[in-house]
Amino acid sequence: MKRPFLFLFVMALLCSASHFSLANDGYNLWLQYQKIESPTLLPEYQKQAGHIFIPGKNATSDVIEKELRTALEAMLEIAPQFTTTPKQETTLFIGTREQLPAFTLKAINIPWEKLGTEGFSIQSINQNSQKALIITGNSDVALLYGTFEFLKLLQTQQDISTVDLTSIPKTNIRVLNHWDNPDRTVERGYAGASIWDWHRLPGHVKPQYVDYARANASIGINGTVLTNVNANAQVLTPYFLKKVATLADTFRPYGIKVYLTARFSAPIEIGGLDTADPLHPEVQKWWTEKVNEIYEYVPDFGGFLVKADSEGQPGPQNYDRTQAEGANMLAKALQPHEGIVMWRAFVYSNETPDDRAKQAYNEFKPLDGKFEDNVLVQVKNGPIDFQPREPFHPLFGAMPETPLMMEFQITQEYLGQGTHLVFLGSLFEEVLDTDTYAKGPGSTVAKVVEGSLDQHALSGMAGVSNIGTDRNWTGHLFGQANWYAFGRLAWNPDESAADIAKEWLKMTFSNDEKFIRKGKSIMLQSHEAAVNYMTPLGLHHIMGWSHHYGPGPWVTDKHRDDWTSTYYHQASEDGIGFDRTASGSNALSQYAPEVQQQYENLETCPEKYLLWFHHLPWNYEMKSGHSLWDEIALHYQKGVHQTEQMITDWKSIKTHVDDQRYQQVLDFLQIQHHEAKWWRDACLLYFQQFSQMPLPEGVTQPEFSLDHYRQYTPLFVPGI
Ligand code: BDP
Repeated sequence: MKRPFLFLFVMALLCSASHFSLANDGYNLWLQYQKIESPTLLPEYQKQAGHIFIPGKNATSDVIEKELRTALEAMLEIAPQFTTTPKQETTLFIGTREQLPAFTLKAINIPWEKLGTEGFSIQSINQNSQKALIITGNSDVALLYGTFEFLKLLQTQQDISTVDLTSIPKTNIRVLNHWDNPDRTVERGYAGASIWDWHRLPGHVKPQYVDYARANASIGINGTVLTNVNANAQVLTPYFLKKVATLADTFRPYGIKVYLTARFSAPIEIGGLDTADPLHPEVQKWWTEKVNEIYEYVPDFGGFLVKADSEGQPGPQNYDRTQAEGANMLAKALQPHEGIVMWRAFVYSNETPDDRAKQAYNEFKPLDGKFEDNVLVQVKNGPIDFQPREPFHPLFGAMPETPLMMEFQITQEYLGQGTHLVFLGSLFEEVLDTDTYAKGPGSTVAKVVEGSLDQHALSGMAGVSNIGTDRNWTGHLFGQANWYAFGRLAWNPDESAADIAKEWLKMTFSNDEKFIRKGKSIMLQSHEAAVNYMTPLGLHHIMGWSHHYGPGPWVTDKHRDDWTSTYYHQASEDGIGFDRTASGSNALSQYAPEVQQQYENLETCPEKYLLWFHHLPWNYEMKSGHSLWDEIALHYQKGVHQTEQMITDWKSIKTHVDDQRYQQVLDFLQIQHHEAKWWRDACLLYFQQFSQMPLPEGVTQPEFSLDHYRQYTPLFVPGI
């Protein structure tokens, strides 16, 4: 190499190694493992983590060792020594009850029974006048979870000298749902192509699969549904199963099981039968054999996720059978292998003229208690479809005999897709904390989902993934926070969104206090901001046709009414909003009496749900004293202001973020601000046709005419 080039090469190396490197593409997610700079914490951590006892010798303990090596070298600049027999200098012990040396067991106090198979404890003890730290649990995977927690303590710069913590997951199935198709397109995916490179599997195992498993394990996710709910039967053929087996082998050391979506008509499409009737013995036999075959490829296969009788998908209704009959057929085939069925409640009909918000309840409520024990009914958080804000789904609390699994959407189909910063921790928390009153006050959605309200052995949470081939995994850097928040809330639905935001910021960017304060403020107001500039005061489903990007309150006259905007906002000269009280669709009757009373009464209905449940005149007087029209307009304006504030806040913490990630977030915030104005102007001009009222003071006059917005059609929007 010639001299000037050598110089440049060395400079480039130095830059990439320095703390504030110019290039950080976000690939390492929240596992950044930045060097600990604190002069007090660094020596303490170095002392604690220098000599590690880890007796297990298997794929998971290898993973633990590797993670510790990577993390400690980066954070503490030490090369930790590992030993399988305790030594005098050992200060960190990682083992199950059977593996830990007797003297450590005497010093700790662990609720072994309660830990189950996945819970873990981390305790600090005094040993030979030095501190020792014990990470323990009842399984290798529990030790892995404990190790990630330990690393998090360092990443977030906690005092570990007196640590005594126990963490037990409150749900047992914590899965990502990938809406990934075999051709690598991702339905509602905004971060590139599918990470599953089916064509090159099983021959090539991308390093990204391993990092995917690491990231998920670090937040307690223990399952992945590899394929789209709009399912392709081919994924159940040996051609694909070989590929699935390779992914399962890769994920196994990280405690992650694979699941597949089962297309209900698979017996016809790939089985050569002429029916898929769940009560037909040939169909039952076909599924039993298919399931047995899958377990030959994947001995710990998790089970199936099924979308049936919804948006054109085949299902038991095709044979006049119930959802329970459909689910139970698959459940029985899976029972000998301890597999489960996650049967989606997202069922609504083209032909039923009833309010779409009511249909899942009408279909499923009568089936309570009729499902096999290994079936979970998977319910979206709200009764329509992942809108910026929805009240909780009325099925939560209404099916005490059936374990209900939460389905959140991490990918931001209706929340700015790949360009808007919207921290979904706040949305998830709002839903989980809501009281269903199913068994009196305190019967929160979280308790239903945890299974604690009705003592269910099975419980779970699913998140529709936002992951793709983009280098930073999620397109928007802050999309990573939504993946993170999902995992943390699936583990513990009672966790606070603010705490999650804080720890994510620390692990991903910096522990600096000012940075955290501003970063948190951006994140915690971002969901409300999006609701304000998209669908304030209970408005919903008014986005662009089909691709769902941007505003489309004018969408009308399509082949089904309940896919149009005019069906949902009902705007006319006399007012706006969907009447779901007794004088309207009466969807409110599906909730417990306490909820009904609260929401039907205009005095007590939270204004954030007002137009979800009520149709009101434009001059209706709001609590603020403003007319409804003014209040709507002011909310849109506020949303735009909030996006401006987010930009100002982000700029103020520039010095704490590396250039690459800083710039990407800034660019996206600017797109978001621009689009917030687009939403405001398009919606206000459209609704103004009916209200016939001027924009109140403080609301900016729209830049263009309504026609301009109506005619603007975004092209090639991803993720359709
Ligand atoms: C809607 C999406 C559609 C999904 C459907 C579902 O627009 O792409 O297939 O939900 O959840 O939100 O099945």
